This record gives sequence, C-alpha cells and structure tokens, in this order.
Amino acid sequence: MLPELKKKIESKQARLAVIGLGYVGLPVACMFARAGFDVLGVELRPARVEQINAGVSPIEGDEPGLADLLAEVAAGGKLRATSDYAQLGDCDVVLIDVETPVDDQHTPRYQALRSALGSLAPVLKVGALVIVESTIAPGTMLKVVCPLLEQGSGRQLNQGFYLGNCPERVMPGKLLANLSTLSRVVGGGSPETAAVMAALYAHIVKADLDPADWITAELVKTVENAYRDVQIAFANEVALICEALGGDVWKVRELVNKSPYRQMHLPGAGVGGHCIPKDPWLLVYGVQGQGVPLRLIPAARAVNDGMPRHMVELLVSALAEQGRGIAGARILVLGYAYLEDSDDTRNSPSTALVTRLKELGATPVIHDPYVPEYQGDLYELGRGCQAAVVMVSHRAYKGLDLAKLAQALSLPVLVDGRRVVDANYARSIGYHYRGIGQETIR
Ligand code: SAJ
Repeated sequence: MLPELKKKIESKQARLAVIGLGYVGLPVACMFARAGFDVLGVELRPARVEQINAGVSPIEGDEPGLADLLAEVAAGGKLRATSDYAQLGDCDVVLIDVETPVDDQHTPRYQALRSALGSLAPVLKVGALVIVESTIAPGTMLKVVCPLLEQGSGRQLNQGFYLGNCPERVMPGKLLANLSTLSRVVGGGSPETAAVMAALYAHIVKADLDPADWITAELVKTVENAYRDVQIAFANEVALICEALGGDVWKVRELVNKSPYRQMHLPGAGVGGHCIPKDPWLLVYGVQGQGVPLRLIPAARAVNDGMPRHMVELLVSALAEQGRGIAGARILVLGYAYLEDSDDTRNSPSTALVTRLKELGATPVIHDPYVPEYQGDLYELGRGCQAAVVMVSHRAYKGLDLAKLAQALSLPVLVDGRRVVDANYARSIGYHYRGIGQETIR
C-alpha cells in the first residue's frame, strides 16, 4: 500500500487533511493546497470554519502572504474547512496540528491530541498516513499516538495505517517563509514511511528533509528549544553577576562573542511565548523515570522564570533609594507582549511582573502598542506614575522621548529590562536608571 500512496502523493492525487487550523495548521494547509493538493481542514471552532471557507484568515498579527494565499486557495476550492471528522474517511494523508500545552506541574496536557486521534481513528482510511506535527514529549508517538490509532481503528501500525512525526519549525511573523525555507525532520514509523513523508513535504519545503525514527524527531524538536532556553538562562545569569560586580552585561556579551565559537544570547526581563517556556518541560517529561539526573534544563527554566521578579527587585531598590516604597506606587509597565513588535501575549513575562507588583501593593499601568487593550498614549498613562519599567523591546520604545516621560512621571525612575534606553543619557537628564545586567550607580 505504501508504494501506491507514494505515487498518489508524488502526483498530488492524494487527498490531504489537516486537523487543527491554528497558527501552524492553517499555513500548512494553505501551502499544500497551493502546491495542488485537495486539502480538507478540520477545525472545531465553527466561527473559524466559516472564516476560512470565506477565505478570511483568522490568524492575528502580521503574517506576510497568508491572508492572500488563504483567499486564493479557498476561492479555488483547493482548501475546505469542516468540523465533521466523518469527512476524513477518504483522506490518504492526515496531518495533526493541535495544541500540546504543559500544565503548572510541567506535565503535558494531551487532551486535544487524544481527542483528535480518538475522532480520527474510527474513520481512518485503510493504508492512510497520519503525521503528528505538534510538539510532543519524546516517547509520545510510541506510548500515546500509536496505541490510540491501533485501538480506535482496529488495525495495526505499518499494515492498516502508517504513522510519522514531523515537528514544525515556525515562528510568528514568518509562518509561510519558515515552512518553505527551514529543514525538517521526517520521523517515520519505518524507514519506508519516512521516505513517503519526505516525498510529501518536498512539495512545500525547499530545504533538507531529514529521515529519522520517531524518538529522534521528538528529541530534535524539544532539544532545539531547550537549547535556546539554556542559552538565554546563561545570559541572564551573567547579567546578575555583572550587576553584583559592577560590569555591563551588554559590553561583556559583545566582547565575549568576539571569541570564536561563542554566541552568548541576550539577557532580558524574561522568556515568554508558546515554545521556549514549554518545550524544555516536554523533553524533561519524556525522560522522567529513567534515572537521568536532570539539573541544567530545569535550572535554566528557573533562572528565566525568575527574571520578571528580578525586575521588580530592581524597581523596589530604585524606589527605596528615592525614599519611596513600592506599596501604593503606580508603575508604568511598557510592553505586555512576549516578543518585540508582536501582539502575542502567551506566557508573557509581563504577566508575572504585574502579578508580583500587585502582591506588593503597587498599581501597574500597562501599555503595549500592539495589544489592543493596552494601546494608548504612554506619556498620558505615565502621568503620576512613580516609575516606568521596560519589559519588551518594541520599536516604539527605542524612540522613547525620555524628557517628555520624565515630565509625566512623578519620580524619574526607569527600570530597563531590554536595554532599550541608553543608561548614561537617561542619568544625564535626571533619571534614576536601573538596567538588567548593568551596574548600579548610587
Ligand atoms: N529571548 C531572550 N533572549 C534571547 C532570545 C529570546 O530573552 O536571546 C526571549 C524573548 O524576549 C521571548 C522569548 O525569549 O520572550 C522567546 O523568544 P524567541 O526569539 O525564541 O521567539 P519564539 O518564542 O517565537 O521562538 C520561536 C521558536 N520556534 C519554534 O519553536 C518553531 C524558536 O525555536 C526559534 O528559535 C525562535 O522562534 C526564533 O529564532 O525566532
């Protein structure tokens, strides 16, 4: 059956389905539709089904090319959305792009994945290929996905159906570009399956398609994001050292990176988003119970999660030096998104900062040019505040009119979590400036 499937894929006769039309599933569905496949998108949210069938993109934020591509493939009838799993019965390939969050105990929550598999298995076409694109803990394909499909379909792996894991590598703001330019690991339930997966993705990926087994594919995705988290944590820990010893972490970083094979990341006010704070915990979960002493990866998470609280400590210290306590203070919080020039607030470090400020009896006044509920004139918002805290390096903040802000603030205190302000200039016009990784001038 696999050779016939490969031929249908190569000739684009294979009928494709994508379960989960979110920020990964929708661009993937559109790209296969543009490549010439008939694509069925399965989406539980009825409003989103309607929007997509009308050719209107439900994805917030600026995704170059996506809205036009969706309009084109929807109008051309190459992409159709539905909430009805029964329509999957004649699909030859089914991609699964549902959310795989972790909870407060860092345990994966696979409800969406289990629900998708539970609905798919009974209607799955004999000989079909299922590919999980969601990020999952190592071992999930073997222990969760495959058993659910076998039990639900009554068929065996590599006989009644084929199964693969192909983790996505997309970044908000570059979804379509990433999907075609970044290499991908095609983790097959057998080498033959990996080869068929490569034939499929070759229609949309103009980069390496690296065949592998399931565990390798699961490890690569979670490791590449754990790697980034550890690198950022290292930069943050160096920032704390510089503060204690009177160094400037930005200068230290610049000079360290002149040394060959060094690539110190950027320290900052914290690590947010839907990938980096989550994927290290998926990796940890995948190896738990195996007796491997994990010290570095959890510690890196703790360092990064501690940065918003460190920002508050800098603020409390700066206010105290001005003879002002934090309780009752109004604090202008500049930036609520998790990433510069983005409107995405998932796992934003600013959320942790705001919670801590309220615990200490302060009143946060939040501004963010990209987040609808926090837009407005930041200088007006700053009027009467006792300090300003920069949490995100939005372009708008790099051009802050510090003199104008100083007139609005009742105390010229500025805590800079992303080095968007020049410390010497700020101090020269009267600010009491504290920055992550920068010496304290008393
Ligand atoms: N951050 C730092 N210091 C750094 C880099 C990032 O503090 O040196 C912070 C950011 O402010 C943000 C968080 O970390 O709060 C995450 O930033 P990110 O640049 O990693 O952006 P993400 O979350 O969109 O990560 C995605 C990931 N892509 C996928 O998972 C497919 C990640 O693997 C990419 O490396 C990253 O995009 C990217 O390079 O843009």
